[in-house]
Amino acid sequence: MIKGESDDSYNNLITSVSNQINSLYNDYITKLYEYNNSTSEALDAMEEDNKVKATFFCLVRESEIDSLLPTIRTIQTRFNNKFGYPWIFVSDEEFSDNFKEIIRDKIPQNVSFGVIPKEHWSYPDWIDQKKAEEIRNDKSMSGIPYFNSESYRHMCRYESGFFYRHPLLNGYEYYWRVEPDTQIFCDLDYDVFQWMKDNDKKYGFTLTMREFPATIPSLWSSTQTFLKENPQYIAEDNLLNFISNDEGKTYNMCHFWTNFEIAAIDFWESEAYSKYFEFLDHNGGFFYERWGDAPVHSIAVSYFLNKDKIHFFQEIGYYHKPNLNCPYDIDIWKHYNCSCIRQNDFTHRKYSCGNRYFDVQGLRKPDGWDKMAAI
Ligand SMILES: Nc1nc2c(ncn2[C@@H]2O[C@H](COP(=O)(O)OP(=O)(O)OP(=O)(O)O)[C@@H](O)[C@H]2O)c(=O)[nH]1
Ligand SMILES: [Mg+2]
Repeated sequence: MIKGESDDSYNNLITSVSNQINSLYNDYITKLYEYNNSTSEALDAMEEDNKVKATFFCLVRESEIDSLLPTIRTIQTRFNNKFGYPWIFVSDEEFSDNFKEIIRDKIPQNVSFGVIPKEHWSYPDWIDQKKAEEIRNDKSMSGIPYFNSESYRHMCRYESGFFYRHPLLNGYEYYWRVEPDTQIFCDLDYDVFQWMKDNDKKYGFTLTMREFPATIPSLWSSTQTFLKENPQYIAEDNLLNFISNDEGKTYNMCHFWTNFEIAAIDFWESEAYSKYFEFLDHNGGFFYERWGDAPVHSIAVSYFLNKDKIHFFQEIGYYHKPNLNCPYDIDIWKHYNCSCIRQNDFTHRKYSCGNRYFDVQGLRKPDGWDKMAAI
């Protein structure tokens, strides 16, 4: 090779690599600017209006846009057109400009889109991926929803221990978790975030459920090991009797259905929850079993919070297939102009944990609840 030629190709290579680095850097700065800009604009506006710093937060795949749009519409018309809170959408993959345009067209408020940092949606180095794969392929578990899914496990781990660390949530106090293909049925004529703050609530829910035991064989024993080492985190007036029928010996599978949550971000950032999640994550059960964020959140909420920090929203009217929360109390149903069928409410049914929740919290059940308990 002639000397000049090799110098040229070397120089070309250097130029090309440095162009690529520059381009990546510029993309990164633009995104960072977009992030900071949209988030801080929304936060500044809330500060100015003296509003609670709260946002809708939605983890979603771009391919779910068809079922996401009706969900956005019900929340906007039933609540947010009156109160004007911003929205945040995140995914493990970048959203396209088309997706962003469509969503922005449907939401007049501030909207931000974010990518989940890789380290929040991947295997930690202590996980044996081969073993995890073999477990997913266990044919005897094929009847358990999503047991064979790898992405579902990343999703559950993300919603358990990482969503609140997304940079787009920096500066917010409360979030409302939204999933595609869900609906709300009642006119919310008051500011739920302000209400949470004024009443010093940390966690709000609409539906309760029972977990498939096969997805969490060692979650309760891991929790008990953690609590034995860290008894200081157990709240004095906790909600343990919601999740256990025998004072903590066993888990009764009851959990808040976390596809809907209105909650305070600082609960997840607390030392108790951070240490608990870290402990569970090292145990490996998100990958070697199929731990859901619902039992993980619910166990933490029930142990680490005093029970007066937890709130059942009965006037929102919420549906995530196949369960409906519709105010069974006729006065509430009328007051909030709900368009769901009260008799289809899941709250007081046998397979819900609503009756247990009402008992543990000392709440009065609506007239006729016992008829529902038989179903
Ligand atoms: N970006 C992204 N979002 C996901 C992924 N998997 C699930 N999600 C989102 O995570 C949330 C929970 O996922 P779902 O598939 O609804 O899980 P589920 O509610 O337990 O199951 P369904 O009963 O099928 O709704 C939804 O908001 C999904 O859009 C994924 O791989 N990538
Ligand atoms: Mg869902």
